[in-house]
Amino acid sequence: KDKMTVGLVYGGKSGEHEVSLQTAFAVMNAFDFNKYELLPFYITKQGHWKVGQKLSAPFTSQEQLLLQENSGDTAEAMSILFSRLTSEDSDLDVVFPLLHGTYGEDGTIQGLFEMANIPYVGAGVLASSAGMDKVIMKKLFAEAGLLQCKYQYFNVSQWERESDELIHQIEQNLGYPCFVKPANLGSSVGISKAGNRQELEQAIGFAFRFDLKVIVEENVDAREVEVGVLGNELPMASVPGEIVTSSEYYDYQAKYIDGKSQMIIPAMIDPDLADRLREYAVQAFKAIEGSGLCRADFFVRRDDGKILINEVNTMPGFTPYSMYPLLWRETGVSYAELLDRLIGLALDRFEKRQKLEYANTDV
Ligand code: G1L
Repeated sequence: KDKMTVGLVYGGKSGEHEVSLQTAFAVMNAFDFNKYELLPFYITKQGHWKVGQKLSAPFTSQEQLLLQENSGDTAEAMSILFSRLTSEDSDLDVVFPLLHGTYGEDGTIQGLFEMANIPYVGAGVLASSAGMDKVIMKKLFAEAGLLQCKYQYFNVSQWERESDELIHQIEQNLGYPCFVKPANLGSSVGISKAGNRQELEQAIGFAFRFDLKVIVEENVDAREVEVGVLGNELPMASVPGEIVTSSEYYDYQAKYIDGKSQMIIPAMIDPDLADRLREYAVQAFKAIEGSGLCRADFFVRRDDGKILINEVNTMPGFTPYSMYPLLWRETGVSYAELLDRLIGLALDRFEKRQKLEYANTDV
């Protein structure tokens, strides 16, 4: 077989449905069709799967990604996905999951690929779910010795039983303003800023509508700097980029995002700070047991210059105009090359894990 077949899985039930479609369209158009053929898998908002025909050229419009006419259904999609379990030669070599887990909890779609025994791009089950839970992520960062902002978390039954005590602790330890978030980052909703006790109680009630666990973080006066990480066992870090809110900066190679924040790539920071950020980004990637890629987001505190890790994102924005691909472009890796590298990393990880299993089974 001369060309590799890459499955693109996109759409899904989450609020990111539209972003996923835009990303899939951009990814599809950047592929080198001399090397790859693409097989589109569209997950509808209702959670049904559709599978298209194998493509030797990209779609010319984004609407074609919806695969309306004569496309395969969920059963056919699953049968293609799971074909490796029943036949020697599968029609699918690797899949690109361009969406969050179908049911909101992450790691779910990765778990499906694990069971289908199919190589997939990006983080595995553990890193995907660790990267989706802010509290678990912070515990892993703490264990790795990375500095973080102050925070407090609790579940809904703790809140019901001891809200007075929790409020008191938040006021003592974090102060106002503080940020209240559902622990699960899958839902980008439910986040609010609280400036006093009344707002805090309201914000917590609101966040509990989206998760059974809530985290409250102190406000930090800081610059926001992000680093791309790419690799498996020996991950590489990109140059850092800065997110600037307001229109203080509009020169350099600043990229417009949505009218209130922009990206400055590379970040205008001293080389020493840049080196430390890159080192910490790799540490954060290793702390969550990452593979393939992640974007590590930091705060550089204004008063003392300390670097705090905010979070890592194993499924960062991924159009050619998103932070992660732009950071790599600035570092010397084009968007098309990024796709090549990610596929290579997926196959590498898969092969290594395959060998492990064979060494430990009786078959
Ligand atoms: F497959 C990768 F490379 F791991 C990957 C997967 C998903 C990179 C980026 C994303 N991002 C997205 O899917 C999304 C931001 C469009 C929606 Cl979560």
